[in-house]
Amino acid sequence: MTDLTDISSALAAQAIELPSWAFGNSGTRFKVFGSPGTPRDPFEKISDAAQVNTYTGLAPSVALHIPWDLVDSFADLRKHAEDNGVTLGTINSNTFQDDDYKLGSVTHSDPKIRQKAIDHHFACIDVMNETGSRDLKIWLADGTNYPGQDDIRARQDRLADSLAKIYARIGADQRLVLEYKFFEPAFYHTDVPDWGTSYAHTVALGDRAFVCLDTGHHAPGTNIEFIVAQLLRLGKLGSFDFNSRFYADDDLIVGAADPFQLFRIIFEVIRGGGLNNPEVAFMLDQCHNIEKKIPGQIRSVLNVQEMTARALLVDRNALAAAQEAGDVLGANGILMDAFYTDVRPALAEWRESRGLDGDPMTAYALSGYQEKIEADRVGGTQAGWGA
Ligand code: AOS
Ligand code: ZN
Ligand code: ZN
Repeated sequence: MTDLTDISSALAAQAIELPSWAFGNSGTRFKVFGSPGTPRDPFEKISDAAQVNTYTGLAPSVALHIPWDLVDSFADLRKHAEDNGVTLGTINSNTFQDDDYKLGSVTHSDPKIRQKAIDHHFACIDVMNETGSRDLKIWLADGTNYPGQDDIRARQDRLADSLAKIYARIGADQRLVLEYKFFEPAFYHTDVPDWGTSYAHTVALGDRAFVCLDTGHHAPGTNIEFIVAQLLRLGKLGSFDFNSRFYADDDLIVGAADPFQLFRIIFEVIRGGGLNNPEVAFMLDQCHNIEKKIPGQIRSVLNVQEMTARALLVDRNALAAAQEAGDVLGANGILMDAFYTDVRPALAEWRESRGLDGDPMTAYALSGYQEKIEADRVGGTQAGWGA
């Protein structure tokens, strides 16, 4: 069996933040399928997220989305999280579900609408102060659908100005993390389409502004691990939104579509000093449209752990020697040896040595929790993506 001794402490330190919205119903523009047992409020989302941590030991915090997770008392929600062994993490803003934002939010030409979007971020910062959250994550739906629709350069200036106002409001221990995406819901251009644009804005903002890399937000064929390497070099990789995609921003289970890509990304994270570095937050940004949500999240964090273990097993000294010697196939072979190592039996044993069940998927299935929430949570309105 693979020996994990040398990588055990790195595995033990791994922490992956779960998105509260992964536990609500979601779907496509064709249909949202309801699932029995779906949480009816943010408290139940936190309870479900805590299950993932109970069985994996990998998911100690939960990201919230405002306004989807608005509650009367964030102090109560924070206590509920802590009672369940998790903390409240990143606060995600939302400027994409309001009619006022049809032509843009923080980039809008109308100063009143820009101010409304800025004020929403101020409200998110107020929430962060109550939840104890460090990161404000901003993903913008801003963009245009047709060439000439708006002045794309003026929009950059308005974006910079709005972000500066938001950044000025975050506390000394807080961070602003700016996510990029090259399409959708705008299709001609988006205002933060790529890592370079996010980097340019975060550099202008200052030391507490970072880039968020969502693995589903790139054109097919993009070498994402190169972007990871570059952002780590520049000290600006603040967080990941992990998911996987076959075609667009599919938000499927991380590592499902392309485990090798996940391995390559995590290898560059390790190479760049980003693994278990608090500066680089590992988060999931996924939806579970047809599968059960809690097992979907358990599978996700295990996929990240498995590829982390494989990437940690790369013999980096041998790799460096092969690279230096110009041994093209030898170097490639060293990387592939680690990728093809089946770490699952060793990880099961490693979990057991740490008081966890070796097989978290089965342990959860046998726990009775799923049957209980399906029986208990009848009536009321199921939370969904956007509710
Ligand atoms: C949207 O495509 C982005 O990935 C966002 O990070 C996120 O999925 C959305 O804001 C829901 O929270
Ligand atoms: Zn995302
Ligand atoms: Zn996305």
